[in-house]
Amino acid sequence: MANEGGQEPTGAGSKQKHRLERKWTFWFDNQSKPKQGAAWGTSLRKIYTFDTVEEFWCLYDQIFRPSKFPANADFHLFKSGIEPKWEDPECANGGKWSVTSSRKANLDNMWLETLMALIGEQFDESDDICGVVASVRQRQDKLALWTKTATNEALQMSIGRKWKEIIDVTDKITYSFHDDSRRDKSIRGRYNV
Ligand code: MGP
Repeated sequence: MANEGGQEPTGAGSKQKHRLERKWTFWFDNQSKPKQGAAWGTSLRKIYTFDTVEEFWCLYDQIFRPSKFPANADFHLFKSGIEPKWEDPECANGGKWSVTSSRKANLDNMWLETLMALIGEQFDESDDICGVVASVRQRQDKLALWTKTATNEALQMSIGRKWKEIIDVTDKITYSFHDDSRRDKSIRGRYNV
């Protein structure tokens, strides 16, 4: 039985929860005290997998607000089963749309709008999306939307346009291939929208 919002309630009585279309996982990478010589990803942790609206809000309120962290931390929301790494098979041929933000409050807003769009399945191309990463940095915060099929330009352009609407960005944003980032940090993005 669907409720007014069209979502499936689970459980009974006042404890009913609203089931999401799929499972999502929050990840966290605290790089504020990096160990010298440690390989990338050693501080990356899977935190919690959820599939209800109520769990999402609880996790978001308690932990996953980027502005709570001063600097050098990454927050991730990825589809359950996909690791936020270039090496993950679903990400290996993918890339990311990126935006920067010089205001903490702005990062929080864009992050939350993206989270809601993802768990609410607002992208027509949701199958191609892996997840989103918020990077809290001293100078400039960053937000990146990771997708699967980097070479499909039309698909990526469509995702990029939709994402800009969601996060209310009018400046140009850039799409880069993970494969380029892996080989040479200086390679610029491939698509702009
Ligand atoms: P980054 O954080 O994606 O880039 O990667 P950015 O935004 O240029 O840098 P930052 O300093 O603001 O974080 C930074 C570096 O981390 C890369 O050059 C890689 O060495 C390493 N790295 C990042 N990612 C996402 C991966 C990954 O998925 N796998 C591996 N092996 N290394 C990664």
